[in-house]
Amino acid sequence: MSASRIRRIHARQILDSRSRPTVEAEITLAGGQTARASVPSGASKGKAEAVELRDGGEAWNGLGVSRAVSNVTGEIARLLDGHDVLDQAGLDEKLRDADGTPNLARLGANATLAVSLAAVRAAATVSGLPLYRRIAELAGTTPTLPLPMVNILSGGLHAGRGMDVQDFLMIPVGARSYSEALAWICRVRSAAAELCAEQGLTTLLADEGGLSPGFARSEQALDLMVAAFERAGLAAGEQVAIALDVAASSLQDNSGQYRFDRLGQTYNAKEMIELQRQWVQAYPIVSIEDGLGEDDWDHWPAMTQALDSRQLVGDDLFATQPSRINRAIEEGIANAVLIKVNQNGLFSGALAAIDTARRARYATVISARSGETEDAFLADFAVGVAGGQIKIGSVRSSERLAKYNQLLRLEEEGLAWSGASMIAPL
Ligand code: 2PG
Ligand code: MG
Repeated sequence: MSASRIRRIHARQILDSRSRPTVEAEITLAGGQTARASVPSGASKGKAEAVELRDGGEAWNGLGVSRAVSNVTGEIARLLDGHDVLDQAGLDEKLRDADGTPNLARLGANATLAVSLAAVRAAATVSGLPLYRRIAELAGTTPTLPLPMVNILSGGLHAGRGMDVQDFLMIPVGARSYSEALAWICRVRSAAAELCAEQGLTTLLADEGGLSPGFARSEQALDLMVAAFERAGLAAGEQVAIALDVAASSLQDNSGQYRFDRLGQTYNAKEMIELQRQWVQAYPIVSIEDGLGEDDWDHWPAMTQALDSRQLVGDDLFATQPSRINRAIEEGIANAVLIKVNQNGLFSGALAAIDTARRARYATVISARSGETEDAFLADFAVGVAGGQIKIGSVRSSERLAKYNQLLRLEEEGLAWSGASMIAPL
């Protein structure tokens, strides 16, 4: 048997950064090498995402993943026994075919993804390649360091709905290198924490390590972002800019209206667009994610026309599904795609989503989930696919820093840095 064939697949339930169960898979090759990968999990999930298989019942509040783990150690291990990990596309296809549902609901996207990612890592190990090189080989790209988009303030489902808009992020648009970008991010993060403390606001952490001052008005959060830039000694708009993740799907009520509960206001889609147009005029905002809901296809064209000088990212809207990205391209909706590997459930599926975006000149932002593990796969992935931008969460706690620190190591390889040129419109 050649060294790169699968001899054994093992899996276990581990915990993510919200201490919820998730899947870790381990592949052992005929040559003796072992590789491991674990999967993240979101809180503000898109309806079109691949399905995470959870046990239900009482233990772990229904969130256990023992069924997904058994699917890996049973059916998937048998299916892939002897499969050559150098054939990633074939491996992913086998998983998709064996699952047999459109959204990996039977085997579980958490089961398939853990195995799919472990296979990429196993192939890198057996080929003697760094992970990002193996990924670049599969993606057919030249590795590039990504520009970070980083949570500073959080609300929505990441912070007990303490603010209506889910995330206020910064992008170090003027940074000349990844390490300079990271230094600026830390300065702004500290400045924001200082300002919160001075104003008597809580500095407790949201799920991704952002601060959650709990402002009722989004403009208060935007003002604090600008004040933090100033306190950090960085020029707003030139060196650092704001990105928003409105996560509008989680604001929608049954009638499709957008409810800002903290503010006590309800907006229709037209008013949502107008509100965001005003924010963009008043603040140095370069990127807006999910500014309308995931099913609001009727109003997304108007949103895109009103704000097309900015990056308009679809997260829940696309759910890393090529078919949804294609529909948006045809209808002239958005200009950037958030790529979350676990929304797709297979490595090759995520690559297909990136390829679909890229062919239409949509920018990509490679993103972590609000529930993460210490696995730093995402850092190598963003570099390997030349994703342009990366969204990991704040510079707090090791499940996030594992990725930021891995990017520091990769920077030593002398890879290209494209900075703000990777922000849409391209
Ligand atoms: C998002 C992500 C990451 P979640 O909405 O973009 O911030 O959140 O993983 O909860 O979907
Ligand atoms: Mg989002």
